[in-house]
Amino acid sequence: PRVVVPAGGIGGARFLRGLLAAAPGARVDVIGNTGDDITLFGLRVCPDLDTVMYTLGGGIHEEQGWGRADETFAVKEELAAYGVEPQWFGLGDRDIATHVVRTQMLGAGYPLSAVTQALCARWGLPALGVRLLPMTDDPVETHVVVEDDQGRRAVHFQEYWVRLRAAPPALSVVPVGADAARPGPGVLEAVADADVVLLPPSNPVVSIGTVLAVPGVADALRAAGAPVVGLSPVVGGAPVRGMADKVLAAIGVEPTAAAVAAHYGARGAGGLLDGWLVDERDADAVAEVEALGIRCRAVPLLMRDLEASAAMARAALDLAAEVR
Ligand code: GDP
Ligand code: FO1
Ligand code: CA
Repeated sequence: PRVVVPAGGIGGARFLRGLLAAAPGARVDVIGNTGDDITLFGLRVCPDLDTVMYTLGGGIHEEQGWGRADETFAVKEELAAYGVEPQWFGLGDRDIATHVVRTQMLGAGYPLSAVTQALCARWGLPALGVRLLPMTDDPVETHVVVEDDQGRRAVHFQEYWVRLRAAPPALSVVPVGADAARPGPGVLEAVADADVVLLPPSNPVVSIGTVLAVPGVADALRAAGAPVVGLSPVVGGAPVRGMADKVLAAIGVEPTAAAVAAHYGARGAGGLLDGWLVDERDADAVAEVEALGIRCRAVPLLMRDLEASAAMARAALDLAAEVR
């Protein structure tokens, strides 16, 4: 089948690895979030694209979930010795090579989509049947409005997450530039041609929400002939990892599996979802979600290992076949 998966970083990437195991031979088009991207020391860094690329390509730092395996930090140490800021963001030596290639190609005039395709070729994604399509080639940068003892201000998402450790309350989340962004090459076509669309357990606000903020993407999903099935990133009333609870609060959504489903909405009611998977321990949410007009099942949703992730992907594909 042709599967389309809008994705952020770790939640998207680990699910995709399960999907490839569950459906060998599938053609998978990933619509990657670029709102986390940042330029540091003159280098263009795309954390979510790289997390997907390294995870599927076998280069990811498994425990950390982002960055390269077997990483060293000589460049970071040298930059710090020069007193160069920011020092709160760590670029590893191996990872830096990716950013050098990307920055050089962008500087030569290639769009991010073409650069990403070139980087993914090295990691063997085409041979896996995977295309990694940036949501847009246009600039979009997620900002978080925070308030702390230094007052109220908007900071880059990376500053909120890495420097501030998501400690100050997030008052709002803004995908700056999204209004004027156009979907990247192949994005709308992939959605229109999909047999199934899966929303992985990525962050509903700063990953999936940012992809959906690109004009045309949400409409394409609503108009797609393919069933749309999502998996909850919230298990037992909290995100499995990360700051989804903080950014959900910023948009007025409770950190529960049912509330996230309601936020995406039922396709029959102008929303996105035909189906929704919640974790077994949230089984009491099933009736609530089905009352919204979304077919819902409770299955194990913890991606402990490849087999668990593959079982989640199978459950999502099964539910998609049911609602089609
Ligand atoms: P990021 O860009 O690296 O933050 O990654 P994503 O946006 O793709 O995914 C982050 C989300 O994945 C978080 O909200 C987590 O709760 C969710 N997540 C991570 N691991 C798991 C898991 O094993 N199961 C489920 N259901 N969600 C997970
Ligand atoms: N996360 C951190 O907590 N600290 C870091 O120094 C850091 C560096 C980094 C470098 C490259 C990259 O692709 C990701 C990196 N991350 C780091 C992860 C990143 O901040 C976030 O986890 C994602 O953007 C959330 O999606
Ligand atoms: Ca992300």
